[in-house]
Amino acid sequence: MSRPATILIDVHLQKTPAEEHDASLQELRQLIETLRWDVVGTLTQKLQSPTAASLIGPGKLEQLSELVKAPYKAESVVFDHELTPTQVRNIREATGVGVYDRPAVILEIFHRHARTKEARLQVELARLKYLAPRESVSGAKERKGGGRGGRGVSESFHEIERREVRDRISALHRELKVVHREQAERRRHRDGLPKVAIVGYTNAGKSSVMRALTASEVLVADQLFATLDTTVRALQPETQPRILVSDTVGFIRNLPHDLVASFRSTLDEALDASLLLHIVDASDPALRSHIQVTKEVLEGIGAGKLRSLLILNKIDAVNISQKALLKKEFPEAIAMSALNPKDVEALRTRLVSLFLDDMAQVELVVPYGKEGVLAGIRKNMHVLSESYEDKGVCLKVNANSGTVTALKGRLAS
Ligand SMILES: Nc1nc2c(ncn2[C@@H]2O[C@H](COP(=O)(O)OP(=O)(O)OP(=O)(O)O)[C@@H](O)[C@H]2O)c(=O)[nH]1
Ligand SMILES: [Mg+2]
Repeated sequence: MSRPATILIDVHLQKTPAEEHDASLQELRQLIETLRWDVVGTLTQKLQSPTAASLIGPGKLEQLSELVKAPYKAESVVFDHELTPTQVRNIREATGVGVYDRPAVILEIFHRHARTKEARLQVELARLKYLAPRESVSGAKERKGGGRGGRGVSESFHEIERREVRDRISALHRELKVVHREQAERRRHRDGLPKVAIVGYTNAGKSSVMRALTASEVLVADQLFATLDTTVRALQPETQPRILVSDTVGFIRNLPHDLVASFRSTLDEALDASLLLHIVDASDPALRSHIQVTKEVLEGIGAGKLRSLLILNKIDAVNISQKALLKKEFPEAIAMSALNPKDVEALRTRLVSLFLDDMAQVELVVPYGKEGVLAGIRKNMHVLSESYEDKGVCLKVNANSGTVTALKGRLAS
């Protein structure tokens, strides 16, 4: 199958350090590769500051319009920067092809990879919020240009479109609410069980670690954002009590805000964890910025303070000298390969001892009205005693501190 041709516009703003610029552009190429588009040409411009009308200067825009035509016959142009609705419109008018910025490319990948109902709803919501202003503005313009009416007509079209988008956004919010209620219900059944959430940059090997730890069949693929949903499985072979492991959507620099907001509930699974496994691709030269981005996203969703273990994954693809450097720089981290059963076994042993060896007697008070949580505790924790007091049900349980902290979070919410 032939791949759609696209042209990459490499705008280097003066304020961006060269290293950061290169890494971001390289990553954009990977994102485009995930879409299976073919980059047939690159247009470069160094700028002191972006041009309001079209990001690149008018001369460059003209050059781009020429480039889009023969011999490439490009169907789209891709910018690494976030474009304003006006810029998208102007560039589309000048070139006559699809205009994508980095968030739009990411949204397109999410759109293609969304499988479950929740992921599909969330992606549609994010797409409407991000793309609709860009689409409808140009849509109204095109209709006006098409001669199907005067200014008044195109404006009322625009109004109708805006209202339709608003209505659809409200409908999506309603549907998502139902899905999330069901999820909260399912989560309640897992209350009191130790939970490990796998988090990290996209393509770091999160699903590979998940697969290895839980003998599950979650999707592993050498693409960005292969995983969009949260999967929860028990650590294998099973322990008593069971230790749950979750795998979820990965992070990337400049993740569109609407996308983060839409995927909040997917990420809530991480918030609920007693321990985060922060997976890093140790063989990626940009690993430090990946760690930083992951930390920032975690802070952003309120999971910045959770206990976390740094995992330098793909260590099999790192040379000896680099390995030594990493060991020095991240002395606390666990270096491993998700593909090496011995490494996976060592990680499992570490998790088991973290959760099951430091069990202690703890007292918990479950306020009245939180019967769901209470049921979860009775089902999943080793309850030593129970009494009914004014403030709620007082329980003495055998548990480790991480699990209790996570549970207290649930009781407070
Ligand atoms: N060499 C090597 N490759 C690995 C290792 N772990 C994962 N991979 C490969 O890295 C790629 C991405 O792995 P995934 O497990 O899908 O990564 P992910 O973090 O879940 O990615 P997304 O869900 O797309 O964010 C796949 O091609 C894996 O086979 C490892 O330890 N060593
Ligand atoms: Mg994955």
